[in-house]
Amino acid sequence: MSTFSNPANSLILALSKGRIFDDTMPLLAAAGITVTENPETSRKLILATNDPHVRVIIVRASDVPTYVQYGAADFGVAGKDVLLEHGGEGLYQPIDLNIAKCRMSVAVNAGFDYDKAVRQGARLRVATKFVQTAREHFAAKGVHVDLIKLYGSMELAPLVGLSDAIVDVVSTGSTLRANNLVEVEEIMDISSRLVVNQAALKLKRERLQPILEAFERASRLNN
Ligand code: PRT
Ligand code: MG
Repeated sequence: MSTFSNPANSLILALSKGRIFDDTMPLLAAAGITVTENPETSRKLILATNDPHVRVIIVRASDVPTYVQYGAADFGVAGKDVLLEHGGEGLYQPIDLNIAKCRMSVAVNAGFDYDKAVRQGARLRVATKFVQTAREHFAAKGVHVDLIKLYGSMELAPLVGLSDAIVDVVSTGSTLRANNLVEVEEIMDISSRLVVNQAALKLKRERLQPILEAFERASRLNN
């Protein structure tokens, strides 16, 4: 099936545009690989590199694990937030790249007394893209929640009364502040991981291994 587009002697790396692409470039450079096209200006979804055996595909951040799981890409870079929702099936996760760092948090309207609502055992409406992570977090706390699945702009939900709280990733916190929301609980630290297709790891070891080693060395500098 995918043997034509992804032959045994070549490698395909799945990345999303933006911060993951940008932060992965120095790691690729450490492996001697340069992407020769710019995803921000090109409409191409398959990008060439200086190495004829290595290509980069551009996919949505949350689709990276799926492409790698099915072997359409041999390896990829995805946030821990995305990997927890995907479940990690079929993926080997050898390296924390320490890039695209942020945290997963609970946030509410500035006027909402979250601690009191939790103490009183209120049932909370929580809007999020990260339903698995949110479900586990509130279950562990013993808080009853109705989860509302969204695909983006979670910050809007409490403002218009869709939910009492959101679970979202936060980096600077300026989006929360701009919308009069406050972070009331930090669930976990997030960074992006290298994910490798389990079959590719065995069948393409010779080509993959030097790249994985270069990523490992270079990512230590991000600590
Ligand atoms: O954008 P798209 O819907 O395609 O998908 P995505 O948002 O999942 O992708 P992308 O490329 O934005 O993020 C890729 C990965 O980067 C995520 O999976 C996270 O692991 C990581 N990351 C790091 C972040 C942020 N920092 C971050 N700040 N992902 C999203 N954000 C959002 C945040 O939720 C807020 O809405 O960026 C906005 C600005 O954040 P503040 O706190 O700096 O204001
Ligand atoms: Mg985004």
